[in-house]
Amino acid sequence: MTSPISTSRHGHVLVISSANPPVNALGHAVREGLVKGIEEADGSDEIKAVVIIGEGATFFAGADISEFGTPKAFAQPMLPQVVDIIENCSKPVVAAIHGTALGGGLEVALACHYRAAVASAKLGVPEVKLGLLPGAGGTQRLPRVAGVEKALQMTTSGNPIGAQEAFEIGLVDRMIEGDLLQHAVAYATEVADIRPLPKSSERQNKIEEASPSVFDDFVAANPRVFKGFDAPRKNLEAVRAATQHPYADGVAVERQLFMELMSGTQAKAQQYFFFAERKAAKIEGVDESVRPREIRKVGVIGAGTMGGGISMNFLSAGIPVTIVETAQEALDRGTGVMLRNYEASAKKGRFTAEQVGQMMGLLNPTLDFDALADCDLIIEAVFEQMEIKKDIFGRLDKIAKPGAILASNTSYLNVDEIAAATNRPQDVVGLHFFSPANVMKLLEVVRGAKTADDVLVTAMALAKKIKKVAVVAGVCYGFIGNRMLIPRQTEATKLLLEGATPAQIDKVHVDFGMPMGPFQMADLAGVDIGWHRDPTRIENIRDALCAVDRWGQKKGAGFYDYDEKRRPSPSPKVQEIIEDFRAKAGVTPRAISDEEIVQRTLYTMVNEGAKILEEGMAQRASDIDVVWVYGYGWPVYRGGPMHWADAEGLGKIVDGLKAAAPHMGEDFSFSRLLLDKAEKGEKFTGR
Ligand code: T1G
Repeated sequence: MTSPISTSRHGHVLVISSANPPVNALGHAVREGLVKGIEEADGSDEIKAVVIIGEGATFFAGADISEFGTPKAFAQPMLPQVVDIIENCSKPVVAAIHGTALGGGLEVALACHYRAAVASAKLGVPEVKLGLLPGAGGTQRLPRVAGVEKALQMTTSGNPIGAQEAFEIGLVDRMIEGDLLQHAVAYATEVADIRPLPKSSERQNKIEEASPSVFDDFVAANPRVFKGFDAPRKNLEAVRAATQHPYADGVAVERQLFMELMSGTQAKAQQYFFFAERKAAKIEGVDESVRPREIRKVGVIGAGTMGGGISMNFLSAGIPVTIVETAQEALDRGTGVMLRNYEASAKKGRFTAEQVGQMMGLLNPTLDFDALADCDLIIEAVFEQMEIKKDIFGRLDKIAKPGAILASNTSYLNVDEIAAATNRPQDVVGLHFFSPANVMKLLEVVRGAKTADDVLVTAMALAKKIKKVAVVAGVCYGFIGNRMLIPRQTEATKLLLEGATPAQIDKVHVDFGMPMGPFQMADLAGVDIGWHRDPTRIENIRDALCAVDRWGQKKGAGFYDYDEKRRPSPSPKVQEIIEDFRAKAGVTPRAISDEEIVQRTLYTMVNEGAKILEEGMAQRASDIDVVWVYGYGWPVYRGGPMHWADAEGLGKIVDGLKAAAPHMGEDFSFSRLLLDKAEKGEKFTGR
């Protein structure tokens, strides 16, 4: 098998090139080739300097994650050895960076004596997103080159920085314009005779500059970074070791911390999720040759919260949007909200004022429904009411141009029924955005029975363009995410009647790692969503709250009372309402354990996920996990509901549901798939 690494002479410079598509991952063959290249440089007096460069899209994007958990990950030479061999080369080594230098890729670059980069390059250490830390000297070299505080930011967030910023902090030594290879060779020639060779592992000045309180200050300033996750804390400890020990000892601490993380459940979950997210983009049964339709112009019907948020996704991607309303006041309000959202983002440095102007300049607000006629994709985002949607799709059918894709942003309703209101069901698809639509990354792409393959392919490609993570869902009530919310909400409400409080149930979920519990979520989204609006008709606790204007945070009261800063506190009024209902139902409250709350609100979600799978409403179990991590904030260090269920053990899930079944009554029925897998000791998510 030919090595992905080749070497070539450019005068007295040896160029070591890596051709390991798609991202030049540092797999075993690449590591071997790099070492051979350095040996070749060391072995020839003709060679005065070395350049390491990536062919194709990018410099090294890190260790080969697909090797993790296999013997290849430990095949010699391992990355820690490779980087030290590079740094100990007797000739200066220049890293020529384009695309991304990530993780082990940046560690290779840090081991080089010089780093050159094109302006579009990005440099980062995203290991923390895999539940890890840079395990090839990165936590020791990065603080020495970029400073301790920057190293803390980069290692604990995993977010890359641009080449220009890297240059300004000394992480990149030379910015390259034009041909990277040619200029990198020239740079290597320029530095060929400089001695001593600048070794980042020996630098101390930036370590000494760091304030003694830098670590405590960083933890205090970033509480959310550390909540629930193991890796950020260990990244910080590894960087701290760089300030306490010489490089060789610091690397030993790094190794220890790396192995602790690698053997933990969080790293397994986060590495699983890395591939799960990418697998979600693949559509089973659709040939790779199917091409997407061109989307030059988008139409959005409805300028409310969803319509406005949806529009912003396309405007931010440079795609013009025609947004339609039925009344000027609603149209003005909607476009006003969009502008304010952009201005708020601009204040945070996400956009310049000029970019905001450009994006808003792509917006065509109108009351004229026929203005949608020349749109390539039209997204309906009006009331969640089937008759209204069918009427709109009937009208769209008459005016939309042939081949236009007609999408509904419905979050529960039957997309096939909506499609049947047109003569072009093959062009109809569901695009379920999550609120706030300009922020949440998840997009459920609902595949109707007649949705054409190229419509689906277009939706998935467009999702990537507008920086969404798309998951294909089948047509069922609530698709994937919201359908799994149903048993959770049903059981959570019943638990209130049986003796639990909103705060107890929410605490179980927040302690589990969710951003909020079911009742906090109801108060945020609006307790009145889906309410029949008749205050005299009180059939459940939610009706009783809505009847007395307790619609959630927006009314200062819902399942909780809220102060002027929207800080929640348990509500005696709500407790009174709950007790009223208990009395009417003749229920004597009992102590509810946290374990029962997990069984009835989380295990039932897994059961529903298994039903979604067995009905073919999701393509794969990992898609369900992607929906819950990106749509509802499921803690990624638990991988998603289905991966978590595997880690819990499906037998334990089944036993827990059996124990809870008497309290759940006919609201609950077992998924056959779950029972089968539990019986056979199988898993949903493979690894
Ligand atoms: N290893 C293996 N495969 C990878 C990979 C990697 N590092 N990165 C990407 N792929 C695959 C990916 O699965 C997909 O495959 C294809 O490449 C395109 O990826 C010791 C331990 C580089 C910014 O975490 O951030 O170094 O689906 O769809 O949108 O300290 O990939 O086509 O079959 O994401 O253009 C640290 C992870 C590793 C970088 C490109 N490095 N990758 O984004 O393409 S740990 C990372 C990315 C480490 C050392 C430690 C992105 C990208 P398929 P893609 P993209």
